[in-house]
Amino acid sequence: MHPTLALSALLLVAAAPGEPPAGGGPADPDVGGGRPIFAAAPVCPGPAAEGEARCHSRVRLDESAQPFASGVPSGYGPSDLQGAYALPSATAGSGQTIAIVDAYDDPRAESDLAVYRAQFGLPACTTANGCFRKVDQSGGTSYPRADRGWALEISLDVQMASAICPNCRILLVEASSNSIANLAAAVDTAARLGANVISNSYGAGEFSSEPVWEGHYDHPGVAITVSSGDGGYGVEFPAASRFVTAVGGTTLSRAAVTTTNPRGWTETTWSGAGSGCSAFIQKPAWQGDPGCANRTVADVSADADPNTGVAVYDSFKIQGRSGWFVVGGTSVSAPLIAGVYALAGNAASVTYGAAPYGNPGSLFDITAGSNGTCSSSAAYLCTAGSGYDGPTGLGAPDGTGGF
Ligand SMILES: [Ca+2]
Repeated sequence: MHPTLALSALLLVAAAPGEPPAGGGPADPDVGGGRPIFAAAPVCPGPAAEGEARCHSRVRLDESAQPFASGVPSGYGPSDLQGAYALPSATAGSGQTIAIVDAYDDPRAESDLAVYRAQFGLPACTTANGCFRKVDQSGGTSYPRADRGWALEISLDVQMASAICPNCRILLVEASSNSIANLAAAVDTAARLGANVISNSYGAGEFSSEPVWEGHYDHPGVAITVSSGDGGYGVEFPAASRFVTAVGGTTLSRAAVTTTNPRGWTETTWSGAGSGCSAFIQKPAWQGDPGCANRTVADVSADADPNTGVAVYDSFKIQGRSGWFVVGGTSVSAPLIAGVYALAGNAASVTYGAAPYGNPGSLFDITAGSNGTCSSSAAYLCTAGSGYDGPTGLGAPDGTGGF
């Protein structure tokens, strides 16, 4: 990505009709009774050309339509997310490796991760102690050129994996470019180097030759998560692959703990999450939804709304800003679910994305919200309801039992 393109993308989106005004920087989403709406912009430029992927993160903007950055974190941190999803993060995950596949190099990935983990009291994860490893798409150390947008994406991904599974090792695989060909090669490398779980926070609009590339996401014994997209109703690849867990998006808000809401959180559909019926990929055996003869996206979901975004530390400046950002997009939920797979530790025995379908009671069903307009004969493809729906799949994690 060229820096000028990134700036254009940010300004274009910030000024788009209908985009809510900047809200004066992050605030507690529940202050004042109503949830304030902040402007956010895609971190990667787009739409990408056919066969090229765009990262699925959106960064919160300030009053001047620039990425909001602060000296202190203000989005959700590890304890928030672990609590909301009832995760055994303190005790599980040892011996598991989460691979993060992204495009281009983040030269600050390890040092920014160190700041994040120190801030939140997580154990250090470094090259020196064997927890962190960064490789190029061939498994070597000839890293690609740096890119500031994808670098924020990389910071988000490695920090989310850390937030959910602090005891896991992290393998960052940097593809040479944002082409599906290079990203797919990076996935093969992640599997070859022993990853138990592989997280992918990117996608491309569906294209007719995508079944050719699907084989690179077919790694039995490895759980592979892919973000469903940030553009609302519609299907992207590789989320459409039968061999992955497609991760949709939600809006996750704090609520009072009551007898009717013992969880203390509410969760609804994020309007930006991708979903729908694949044009080119056949239906996996474990999907039985009636309105799509092919593969339906998504399978599960988790927080992705920039308005209920997560704290990310990035010192490799984007638009001249560095520090703590607030980031959303299904780029949050994909590594989050990857972390849950690692905590469950069952990747060697689960069949692709089938596990949640056999354990829907271990997920929080999302029943409200929509991500766009779709056929009334298959409204669940774009509208949440009781049980399976497109934007949120079977729901969000309630512990690790669904994985
Ligand atoms: Ca549902």
